[in-house]
Amino acid sequence: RWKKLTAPKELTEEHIQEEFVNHATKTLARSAFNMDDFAAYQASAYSVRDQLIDQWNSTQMYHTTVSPKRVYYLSLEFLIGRSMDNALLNLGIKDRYANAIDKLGFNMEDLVEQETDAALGNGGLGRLAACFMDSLATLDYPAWGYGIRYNYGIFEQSIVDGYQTEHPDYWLTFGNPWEIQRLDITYPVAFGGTVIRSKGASGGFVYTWEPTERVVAVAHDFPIPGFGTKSTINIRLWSSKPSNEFDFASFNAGEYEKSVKEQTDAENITSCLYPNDNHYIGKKLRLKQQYFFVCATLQDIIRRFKKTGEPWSEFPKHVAIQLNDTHPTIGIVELQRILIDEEGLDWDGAWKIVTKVYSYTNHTVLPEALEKWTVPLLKELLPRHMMIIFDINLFFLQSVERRYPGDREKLRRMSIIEEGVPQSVRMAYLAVVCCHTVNGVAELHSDLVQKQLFSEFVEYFGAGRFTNVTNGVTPRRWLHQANPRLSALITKTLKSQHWLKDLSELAKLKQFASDPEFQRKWMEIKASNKKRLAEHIAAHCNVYVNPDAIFDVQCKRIHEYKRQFMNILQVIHRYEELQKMTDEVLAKQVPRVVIFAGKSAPGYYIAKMVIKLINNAANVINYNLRTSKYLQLVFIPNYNVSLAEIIIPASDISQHISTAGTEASGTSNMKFVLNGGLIVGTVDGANIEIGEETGPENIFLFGVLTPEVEDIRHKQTYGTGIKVDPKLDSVVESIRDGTYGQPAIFEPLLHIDTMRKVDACFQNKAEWAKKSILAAASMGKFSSDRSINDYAKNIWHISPLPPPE
Ligand code: 26V
Repeated sequence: RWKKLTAPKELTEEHIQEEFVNHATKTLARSAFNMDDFAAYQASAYSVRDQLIDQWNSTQMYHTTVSPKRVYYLSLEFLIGRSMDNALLNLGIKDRYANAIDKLGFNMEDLVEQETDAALGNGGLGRLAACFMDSLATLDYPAWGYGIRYNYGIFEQSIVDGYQTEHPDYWLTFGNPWEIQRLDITYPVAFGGTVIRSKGASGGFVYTWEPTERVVAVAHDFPIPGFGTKSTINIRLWSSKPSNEFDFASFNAGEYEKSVKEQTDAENITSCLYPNDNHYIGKKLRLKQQYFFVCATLQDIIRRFKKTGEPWSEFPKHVAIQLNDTHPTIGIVELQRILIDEEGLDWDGAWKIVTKVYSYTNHTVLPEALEKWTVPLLKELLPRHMMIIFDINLFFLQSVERRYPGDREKLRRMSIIEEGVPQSVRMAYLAVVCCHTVNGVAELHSDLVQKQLFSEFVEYFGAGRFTNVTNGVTPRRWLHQANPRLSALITKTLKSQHWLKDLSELAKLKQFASDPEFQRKWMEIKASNKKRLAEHIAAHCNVYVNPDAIFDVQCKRIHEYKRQFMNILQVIHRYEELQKMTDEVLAKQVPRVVIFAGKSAPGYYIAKMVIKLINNAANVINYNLRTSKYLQLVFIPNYNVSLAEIIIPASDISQHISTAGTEASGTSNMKFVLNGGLIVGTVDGANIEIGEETGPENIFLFGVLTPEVEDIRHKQTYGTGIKVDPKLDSVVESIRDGTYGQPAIFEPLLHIDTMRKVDACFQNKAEWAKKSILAAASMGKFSSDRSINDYAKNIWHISPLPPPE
C-alpha cells in the first residue's frame, strides 16, 4: 500500500533457498540432518554476503572509473554490532529471506540472534564511526573506513557477587562471514631503529630510517550496504602478521626462540582493543597499534591515488582524511615523512599537501583523556617521526614568535611539545596545527573546544579553522531495525518509507500527537517492547520486573563524569521514602523499574565500586516485598550494541546526567528519544540541542549550566555557606561510602525533584503519549545523514556518486 524502497527483483525466494542450501552443503559441509540454528545463521549470512559483494564490486568499479574525491574515515574503533539483520533491511530483502528461510523450517528472528557482535569499540566514539559508515553508504558518498581488526573486541562483562568480571571477547572463534580476507593486499610496517642523515644529490639533507622491527598488515574488508541504494562501501581493517624476511633471518641462524618471539610480537599488535573510554593510557603497544594502522592505511590510499597518474599537487583533490579523535594523528606525520623521504618533495611542498588533506574531530575536553605520548617513547618507536614533529613545532613556534615577539609564556603554552621530565607530545595540538579543520561534536562542546581547549589557536589561526558538526545516529539501525513495529507504524502513517532517508519527515507525525487512536498504537508498541526487555531481564538478572512501571534507564560506560553514582543515590533515597509511607500513601505511588547497564574500564576502581553498589542496592530493594511493587532495580550485564537494540526501544525515560560541560555530545540520548523515550538530563552535550528541537515541555532538563560549575566547585572546596540538604545526608549516611566527592554536590537534590516531576507526568497517559510522539517527531536533526552531509559540504568537499542502475 505504501512505497517500499527497491530491492533486486531477480532475488526470488527459490533463489534464496538454493543459495542457502548451497552454502550449507558446500561452504559449511553440513547435511540436512546436521543443521542447527547456528549453521542456518551461517548459511544465511554467507548468502547475504554474496549480495553485498556484488553490490560492493559494482560500487567500487564505478568509483575507480570516475576517480572522484573520496573521504577516508580513520578510526581506532568501529562498534558495528551485528550485521545480518542490518544487511537484510538495508538491501530491502528481509521479508523475502524470512519467508524463504521459514519454508526451510527456520525462524529468521532466531537466526539473527545467533550472530556475535563485532564489538571493536568502547562506546560512543566507536558507535559513531559505525553510524557514519551507514550514512556514507546510504547517501552514496565515495568513502572508506579504515581501522584495526582486533582479535579481541571490548571484553564481555559478567556480574559475580555484584562485581564486574571481565572475559575475553574472542569474536572470531566460529569464523566471520561479514569479512573478506584479502591475503593479496598487504603492506610492510616498520618500527624502531635509527635515522641516518646524509647529503643528497641536490645539496640538501636526506634522511634514511633504518628500522629494527618489521611486520605486515593484511587487509580485511567489511562491506557496508547503504539503505535503499546500490551503494556498498568498505571498512578496511588491518590485521598484523610477522614479516617473513625477518623471522627467516633468525630462524636460519638457529635462533628459534627469538624467531618465535618476533612472530608473536607481530601478531600481538592487533590482538586487543584497549578497553578504556575517555581515559588516556601511555602504553607502547597502543602507540604501535596507532602507527601500524595509519602506516598501512596511507600506503593503501597512496596506491589508489597513484592509479590516477596525476602529480602529487593533485592529491588533495582526490583525498580527504578525517581523524576520529587524535588516535590516528601520527598519520599526519607519516604522510609528511612519505612525501619528503620517499617521494622527494621538499618540506614546504609536502606541508602544503598534508595540511589540505587532514581534518580532526575532537570528542572530549576531559584533560585525562587527551593523548600525550612521551618523547622518549616516540623516539624509540618512530625516530624519524619524532624528528618531523620537532620540525613542525619549530616552524610553528617561529611563526608564533613573529606574531607575538618575545612572549615566551605563549610559546610554552602553545608548543606541541610539553616541557617536563620527560617531554611529551600534545597530540591534540599537533592535530590542530596540521589540520585544515577541527570540529567538536555538539554546539556546547565545540564552543568549549574553541574557548577552553584551543583558545589561543583560535586566535592564532582564526575561527575559520574551527567548526561544529553535531553528532547523529542512523535511523536504519536505531529505529527501523531495533524497533520494527514502530518503524512500520511510522511508514504506514506517513504512507512512505522515505523518512528513513530523510529523517526530518518525522515532523509530519506531530499532527497525530493528540490523536487517541495513534497514541494507543504508539504506546501499545512501547508496551510490547517493555515486555520483551522484561523477558531479557528475567533471563539474565533473575528479576521479574513490572512491565507497567516507568522504565527508567541509564545505560552507558560507567564513569564518574556520567554520574551513575548520583542516579543510584536518587534511587536509594526513593527506596527510603517508600519505607516511611503508610499503605494508603504507598498505593498511590507511580511504580518504577530502574535499569542500569554499562561496562567499567577494568582498572577503574571507583567505577567498579559503583557497579557493586547498584547490585547491592538491587539485592535489598527487589526483595522488599512491601515496596518492590513500586520500585525495582536491575543491573543488566554486558551492555553492547545488541543489548542496546533491546533496551532503547523499551525505555520510558533515560538518564543523561553528566556534569555540565563534560559529556561532549552523547548519542544514545538521540536514540532513546527517536524511540519515544523522554530524557532526564543535564544541560550538557547534545541534550541541549535535543531540547531545542523538542521544546522544553518534552524533555526533563535540570541542573546548573556549564559556566556555573567551576564556581560551585570552587565554593565547595574553599568556601562556606553551601549546605548539603539533610535528605541527601541520610542517603550518604545509609551507604557510608567515602567516594562521594562530586563537584556539584547539590545536584542530586535537583535530580530527585526532577524524578518527582516525571512521576506526576507519567500518570497522565494521554499527555505522556503526546510528549513521547512529539519528542520522537522532533528528532530529524539527529540523523547521522545530517551529520555526514555537514562534513561532506563544509569539511571534506565531496559529492555523492550514486552508482548507475
Ligand atoms: C579513548 C580511548 C580509547 C582507548 C584507550 C585510550 C583512549 C583515550 C581517550 C579516548 C577518548 C575517547 C573520547 C570519546 O569517546 N568521546 C565520546 O565521543 C562520543 C562521540 O562523539 C560522544 O558522544 C561522547 O559524549 C564522548 O564522550
